[in-house]
Amino acid sequence: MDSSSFEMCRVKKLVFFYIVLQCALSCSQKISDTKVNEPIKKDIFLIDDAGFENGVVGPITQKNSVWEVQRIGSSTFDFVITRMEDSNAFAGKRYCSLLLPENADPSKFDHVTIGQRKKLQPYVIYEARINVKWNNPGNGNETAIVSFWAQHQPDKTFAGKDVWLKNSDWTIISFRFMAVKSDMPVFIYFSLLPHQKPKATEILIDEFHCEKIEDLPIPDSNSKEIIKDGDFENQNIGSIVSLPWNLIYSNNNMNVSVSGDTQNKQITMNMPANTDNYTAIKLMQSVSLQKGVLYHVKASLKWNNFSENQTQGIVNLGIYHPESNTWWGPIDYILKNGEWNIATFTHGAPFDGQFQLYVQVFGWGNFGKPMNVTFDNFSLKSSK
Ligand SMILES: [Ca+2]
Ligand SMILES: [Ca+2]
Repeated sequence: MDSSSFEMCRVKKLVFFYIVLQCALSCSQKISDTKVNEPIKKDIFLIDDAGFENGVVGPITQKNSVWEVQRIGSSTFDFVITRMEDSNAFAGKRYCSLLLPENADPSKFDHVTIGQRKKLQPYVIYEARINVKWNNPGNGNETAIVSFWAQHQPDKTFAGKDVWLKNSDWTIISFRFMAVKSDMPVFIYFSLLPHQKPKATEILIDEFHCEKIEDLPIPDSNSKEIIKDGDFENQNIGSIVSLPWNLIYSNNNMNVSVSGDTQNKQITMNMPANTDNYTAIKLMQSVSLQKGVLYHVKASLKWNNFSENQTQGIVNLGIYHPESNTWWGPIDYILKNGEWNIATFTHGAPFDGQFQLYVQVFGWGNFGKPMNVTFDNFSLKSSK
């Protein structure tokens, strides 16, 4: 497993349990998001062999296809990604089957991935779209978990989502994103993720596209600060966090306080030791963003209980768009010291409207470690 695979593996673990949490918080979460997507103005297809019609029927490999296939996790489970030809195709004659066998270990986050790397341009809105079908409901799990993401290679940030399939209907999964640098290679990939219980799971995919939706003019430079109270100076020490910031708890074991002193207020989140994988607290602010604008995001974080015994901790950081159920950003930000860290990333807004800038301290990924983290100086400005 190379380092990029490991990176993806780690991130996907986090997203997986983040989705568990989201479902716990909101059982009504929709898996279909296409209603918010505008009609496609012009189809410029970037993925080769999108319908799996070209190539040899049988196992798909890097040698016999244009696809990059990965087995991620323990690398000991049976690895089967197959080009099929029969009446199960969504379109045309052929499609692709991804199989996660029963010997894939959820605790090692064994999973399979297929995708392609493309060089994309900023100030263009792209839509990634795929048709997927859970082919063996009734395998002993109530859902099958799949994920569809674009990973920006130079800065390792992500765009996309995980989806829980509940039946054998063909489902369209899509998301929109912008590249943030010229000729920036982006890995657009689909994964079949492990479930809580190891059961053989088969997913069919067809019509795997990434399309150029819209060319946009470079916007006028306007670096006005969008985040309100980013330095928390309007908060009251000792009181609960108040607007424009919001807190979302998954349970009340977590403690949040307005910390610091009257000269410099901060927010501190405390997660006790042995917090489970379903427990998190999220601090977020809704922001109104403009389609086609690249935003520079910044936040300061300090891991107060870093020690020689716990040398790596994860804080989730990103931007979420509720209407399309899409995430962008580092998704998980790794802390490796007890100093102040300044996290930065660029977010290209593919829609006009309301997004949420969030940070989250989460049991998952921190392996029972206590996490006491202080935040300050959030900023979100348009940038060229
Ligand atoms: Ca096809
Ligand atoms: Ca402050």
